[in-house]
Amino acid sequence: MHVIDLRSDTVTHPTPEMREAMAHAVVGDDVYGEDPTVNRLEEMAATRLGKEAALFVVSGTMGNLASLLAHCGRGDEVIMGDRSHTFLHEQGGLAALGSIMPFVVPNQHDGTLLLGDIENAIRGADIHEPRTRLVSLENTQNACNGSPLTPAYVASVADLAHRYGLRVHVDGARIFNAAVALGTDVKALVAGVDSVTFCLSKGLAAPVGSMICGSGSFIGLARRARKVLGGGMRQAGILAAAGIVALETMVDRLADDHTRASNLARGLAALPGVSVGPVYTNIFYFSLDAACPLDGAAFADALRERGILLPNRGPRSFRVVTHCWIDDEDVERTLAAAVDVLGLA
Ligand code: TLP
Repeated sequence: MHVIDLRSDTVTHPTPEMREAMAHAVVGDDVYGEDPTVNRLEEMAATRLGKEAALFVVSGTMGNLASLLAHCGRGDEVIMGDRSHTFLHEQGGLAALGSIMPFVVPNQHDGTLLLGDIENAIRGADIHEPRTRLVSLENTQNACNGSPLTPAYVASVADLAHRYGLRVHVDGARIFNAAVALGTDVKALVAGVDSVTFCLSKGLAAPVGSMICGSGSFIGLARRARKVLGGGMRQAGILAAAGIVALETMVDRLADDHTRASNLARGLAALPGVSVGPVYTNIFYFSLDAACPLDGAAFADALRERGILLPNRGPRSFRVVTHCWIDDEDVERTLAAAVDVLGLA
């Protein structure tokens, strides 16, 4: 049976074109800066994001951590959202490995941080207080319904931060989803910020890797941070080759993932006992009402028996992620399975 995997866009495998490019990649030792394929991917990423330089790293987690290590010193503070991936899902690496403090402010439903909250969180010159160095945003904001932050909002945060002498980092794991959803060039989403990471291995379907983009001097520091984290890869062009194909072929089609997420959400919302959150990109959340005869675990088990992977995240709640492996037929099959499992047939 064909399995419909709605757990994450990280489950996508490399496309045949990526495997072909990987097999024939020209490689060298990237720690010496001698891998031509990695160098090409880094140039492409920097140009695409409108930044001076870029760095290929193993994962989004490493991209965010290396960026924070490059921006901050021991005891420095980073303002970030309480629903941000860096705060919730990266093992507190900034504190564990970087002695950097998170100062969390509430993410609003649309993923934004209120400018007033950011401004109130900025420390003064008092000797008792840590130094604020950085504001970190996430775009799209995974845990806030995959919502995209607009260019105008990002620019307003950058203006505020720069006025106080702070830097701005964007965890843009899914920044191309944001750009496609907003119909804007990705450059506009990061124009005023100092660094951005984006992932090749989520909706863009490369097997491994993320990029950090920023100024030449910042990328020099991030390169040092990557090395101390054990992320200095050697003939990494094998992986970078897939990343190049990802950037060349997988960005525009993200719109299809967004349409399918909308269609699936609309179908689920029509079922009694199911409450569905807003859909902006390829991620949405839904929950089963208390009156629903099944709890989340039983619903997930029943779907799994029908070849659909969608584990519950809370007692009755779910996250759905569409990607290039989910087609229209999979959306229909998932809806039919939900109808069946909920006894609505
Ligand atoms: N997110 C994964 C899980 O870790 C939750 C997922 O399935 O969504 N930033 C954001 C916004 C992310 O969503 C993720 C991964 C990361 C960073 C980390 O990327 P990786 O997994 O490459 O370290």
